[in-house]
Amino acid sequence: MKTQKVVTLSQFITEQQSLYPDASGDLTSILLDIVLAAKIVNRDVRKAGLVDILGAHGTTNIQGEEVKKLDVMANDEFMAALSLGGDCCAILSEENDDIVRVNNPNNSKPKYIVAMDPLDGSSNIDVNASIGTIFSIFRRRSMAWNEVTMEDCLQKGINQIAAGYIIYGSSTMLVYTTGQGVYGFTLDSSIGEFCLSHPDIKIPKDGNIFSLNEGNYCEFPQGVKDYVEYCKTKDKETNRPYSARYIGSLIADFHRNLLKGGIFIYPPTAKAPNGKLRLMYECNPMAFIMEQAGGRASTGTQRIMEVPPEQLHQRVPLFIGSENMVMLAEEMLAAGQSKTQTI
Ligand code: FDP
Repeated sequence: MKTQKVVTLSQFITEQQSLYPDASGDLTSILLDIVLAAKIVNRDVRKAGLVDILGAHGTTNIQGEEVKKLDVMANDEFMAALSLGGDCCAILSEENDDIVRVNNPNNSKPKYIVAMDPLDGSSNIDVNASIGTIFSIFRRRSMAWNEVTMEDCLQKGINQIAAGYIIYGSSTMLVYTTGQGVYGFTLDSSIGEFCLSHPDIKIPKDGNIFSLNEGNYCEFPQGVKDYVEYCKTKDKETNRPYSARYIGSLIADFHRNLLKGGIFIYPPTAKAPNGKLRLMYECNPMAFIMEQAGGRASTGTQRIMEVPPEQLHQRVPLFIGSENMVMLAEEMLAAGQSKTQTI
């Protein structure tokens, strides 16, 4: 029988750190804190239906404790793991209005800031579809002994040191990058470890899946309508029509397209000119992963990771996936804009 060496995520992260002799170990500690919280959230997510049953008769469970919604629970778990770990100086969460500053008596000068969406796609919890956690890590700009400022937090995606997501799907996976490629680890619940299952993930340059909420079609800009029509038009040479796949859970749609090739679009719409997705918690980390996997991520007119953030909860349109597909969608968006202006 052929045996394969199992590489756990903790081993992998530690080995990666040893490539940088001057590393303080703070980034490794933050990643390990995230891994711990992910395991706890995974346990909670796997009990989703049961939690609903326990909470069905009121807002308290059998111990008299408040039954929290899973996204609040996930936020609490990640906040606790990161602040108790004490290796970051601030946490930005989609669930919190403002910056949460971390005081650590043991590490007086933590330099990293973590931005996260603790449970993305949470409207899918009740129907048992895949959901996930997204995180992004970057360095503060100001001196470590001062209080973290808004300028420290509002940084472009190109400044990310690491980014990743955990998908709670048919299995639970953690996919991440530190700028040296993209690596995926699957949770083996029997040993409680994430094990390397997808080394050096690369997205195909072309794909045949398009993912967007076509229900909003009448609200799309002309160029996006044209791109959707292109995807649905029969053409032997380019293998069209493409397949439409949309779960409505960013991580699940992203993960499928990353592995198979495809494009995910959350476009600007007449009602929401900046789209729906958040720059700091969703678009920047996914863009970093996508670019590291050889794909492309843009707002339709600008590289996502070069958008200067103005607010913590800022939204931007997102076109992300196989490079050639995203480039064509951008071209059609621009052509649609000039068509509309001429009319
Ligand atoms: P959700 O509202 O369920 O949390 O950003 C949130 C998000 O899901 C993404 O995960 C998902 O891709 C998108 O919203 C779905 O939005 P629509 O329902 O408008 O398609």
